[in-house]
Amino acid sequence: MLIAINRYKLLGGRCMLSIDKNSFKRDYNNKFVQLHGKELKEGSNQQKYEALGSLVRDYVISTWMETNNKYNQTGEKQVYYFSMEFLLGRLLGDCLLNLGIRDICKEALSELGINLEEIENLEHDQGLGNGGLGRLAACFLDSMASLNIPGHGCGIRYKYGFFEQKIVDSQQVEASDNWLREGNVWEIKKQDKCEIVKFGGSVISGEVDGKLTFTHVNYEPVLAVPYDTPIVGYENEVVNTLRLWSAEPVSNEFDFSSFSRGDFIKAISYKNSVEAISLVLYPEDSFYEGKMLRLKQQYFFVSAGIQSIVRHFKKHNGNIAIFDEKIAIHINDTHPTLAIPELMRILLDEEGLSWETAWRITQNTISYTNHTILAEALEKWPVDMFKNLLPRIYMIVEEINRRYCEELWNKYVGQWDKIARMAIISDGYVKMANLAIVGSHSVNGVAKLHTEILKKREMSDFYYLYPSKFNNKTNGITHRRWLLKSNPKLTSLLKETIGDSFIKHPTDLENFKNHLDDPNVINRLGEIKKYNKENLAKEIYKSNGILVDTNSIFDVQVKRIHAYKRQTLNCLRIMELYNNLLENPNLDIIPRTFIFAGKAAPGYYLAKNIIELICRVAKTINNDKRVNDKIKVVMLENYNVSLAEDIIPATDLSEQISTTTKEASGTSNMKFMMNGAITIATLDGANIEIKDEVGEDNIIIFGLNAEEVLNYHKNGGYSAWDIWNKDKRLQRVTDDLINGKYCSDIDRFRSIYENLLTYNDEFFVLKDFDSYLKAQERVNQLYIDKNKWQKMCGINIAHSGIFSSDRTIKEYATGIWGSTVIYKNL
Ligand code: 26Q
Repeated sequence: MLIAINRYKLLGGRCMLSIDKNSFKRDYNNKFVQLHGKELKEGSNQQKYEALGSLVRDYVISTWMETNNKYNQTGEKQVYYFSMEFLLGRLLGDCLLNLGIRDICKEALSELGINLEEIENLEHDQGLGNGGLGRLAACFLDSMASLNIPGHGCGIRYKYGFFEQKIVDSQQVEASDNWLREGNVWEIKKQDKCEIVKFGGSVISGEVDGKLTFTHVNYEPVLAVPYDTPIVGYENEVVNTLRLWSAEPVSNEFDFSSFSRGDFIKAISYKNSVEAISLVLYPEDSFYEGKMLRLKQQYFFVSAGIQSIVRHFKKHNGNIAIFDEKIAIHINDTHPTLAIPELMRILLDEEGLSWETAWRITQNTISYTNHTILAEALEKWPVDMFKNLLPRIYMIVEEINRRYCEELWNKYVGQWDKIARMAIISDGYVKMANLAIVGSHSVNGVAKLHTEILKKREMSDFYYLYPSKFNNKTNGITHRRWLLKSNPKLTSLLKETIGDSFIKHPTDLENFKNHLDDPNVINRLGEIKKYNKENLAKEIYKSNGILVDTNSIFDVQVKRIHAYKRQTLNCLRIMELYNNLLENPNLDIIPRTFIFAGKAAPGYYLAKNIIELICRVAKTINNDKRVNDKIKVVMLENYNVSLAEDIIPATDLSEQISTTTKEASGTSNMKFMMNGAITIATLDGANIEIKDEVGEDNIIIFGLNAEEVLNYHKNGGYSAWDIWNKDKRLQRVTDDLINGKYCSDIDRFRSIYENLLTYNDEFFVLKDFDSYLKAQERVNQLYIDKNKWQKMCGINIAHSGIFSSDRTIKEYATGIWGSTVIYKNL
């Protein structure tokens, strides 16, 4: 079957894929028969989804090819976003929206007796990321394509994504995420674009015509096979590429001659060790462990990516001396830092450039984003492991370090401690953040406070050495997925009131403020929220069997479970409220539904214990007839992008309560605000910038500020017991952790108890408890006046445009990548 090459058409100023309903129906029917060899009416929903995905991908192909041709012809600067993680979620809805054919598709399918939403839900989430960092990469891809920026992703095609979480007996149980089981209609395997990545072995140096040469010998070769996924821009005829690499043995044929020679085991173990490289995503997001396999993963995708970029560049441009004028490579945290020595290796060993030229090109090409200040997340690799696995790369890092330390010795005469701190190789480790800073031209944090902390504290030595490298790029989220796609009812209201210019210019959402004195608009906002809450309530009933009251405040904390994010603080105040209700059954409170979701790293005992506490508190409260019409607690399992799309539009209160200074930015805070939730927050990460946008009256702030936290860190003086001694409520709720109230095994939550008291409460939960309870009281006061509350929600929506990742990406493009952006149709 030949699918007609679809052109885009301009309709009412919109640039959409040109397809009418009847052709769509015909194409879809044909596609289904071709794919499954049977009639549509006999197909399962899964098969219907596959046919639809496959058809939409076919529609995209010609524009994808045209976009690539255009990039090759015009020679525009290409941006490559290197990331260990891309948390895309589902793609079908995104594609339909961005192609502008969602309505036609929905109607056509409905005439064929198919419900679009129903089959959309059968797509498996592409969950190749842990959380914020991976989702940010996905939002950035969407924004680059939608802003006509030639920007592509480069990463790993993990066979198993982030684990699936089940809650069994109140505990997290991990199951593998076999996301490719039913195939993946979005990717195209590019067998002819494979690269070889070399591990181990040794390096022989020699001399040819007076020039040093380096030959890598006895290495283990790994075949890197690229799978390309189209990234469709919003109604603009641009389709960029996400290229994910999969590891395969160099020869796929099983080597039976080895078998006869008795090397069977060796052959199998080679195959297994190669396939292990792209087998599974590491599920830790804030704790570094020096695992060799992780280092292998990093070099694997970075080497394959850089080799393919250089190959492509040479084919279309030729002159390697202007590589940095035509290519920008961005590294998402330190995980792809090996891009620096790998690019050096290619420029030196394969292109024959001098060290000075190669270094200039490399620094100009690479830029780096830092996403965390948690010391335990900083990557460093033992020298021996590094050297054995990547002998040539190690030599290059050593030389980078030697030249750089020479600079430091001249500048900081006799300051050995400082030099040791700043060196790339020291104390037997290769320090990746140091390498990333030295080898790049730009280092950015992800929110204003975070960048200031990097400059003035965590990376101050480097800031004083290279002040002009440091800059801030506050994170953002794509409003296409997080508003247009996930909240169609709110989108309609916005279009009706302020027109649709906000779709291309999200800051135009500000015009919504002019409508917030209109009682009809305020009413509509309330109705939309109610509708979304009812949808979520159905999901909650389906998954947890809990009936929740949609008139109650939906109070939501969904994110990775981590001590610094302080789900414990949230849980303790629920326990306190429960105590109050038991003491005073007639207490007149606004009913609340407390909703949690999130995964703990499998080896993070405390985080798993927090999940168990939430679940046990939920069970106790939900089964207690004395209170359960007033409060309910829900822990939803397996938090992922799709679940977030259901939860966020249904939220009244967004909990952003991390210990100040610890959350680099946060991005769900932005998604909630864009969907009209009120934020209760500490002045951490991007919460500060949200407050600056909406004003103090439209956000609820509590807790220690950055200065106070930093001061405690620097000078000490914090005593958890002192606070405990003075606060009866705290005594009661912490006792409840160990007195059998929530679990007959009284030692069950001892680790939480001890973290709070014996180990002096590293994250200031006790310190912020009182202020948090008062802030929650303010929430109640505000919610009483429903109209006022809805108006606040409207103000939050109106100010959320600045947090579109389109704004962020424009800042990266002009401030870091030097993209020559043509904002066509914008
Ligand atoms: C490192 C070494 C070994 C194994 C794993 C890792 C690893 C993996 C993932 C370390 C960190 C991550 C992810 C970090 C992350 O998601 N950080 C979040 O990034 C968001 C986007 O910038 C911010 O909004 C969040 O504040 C930040 O926590």
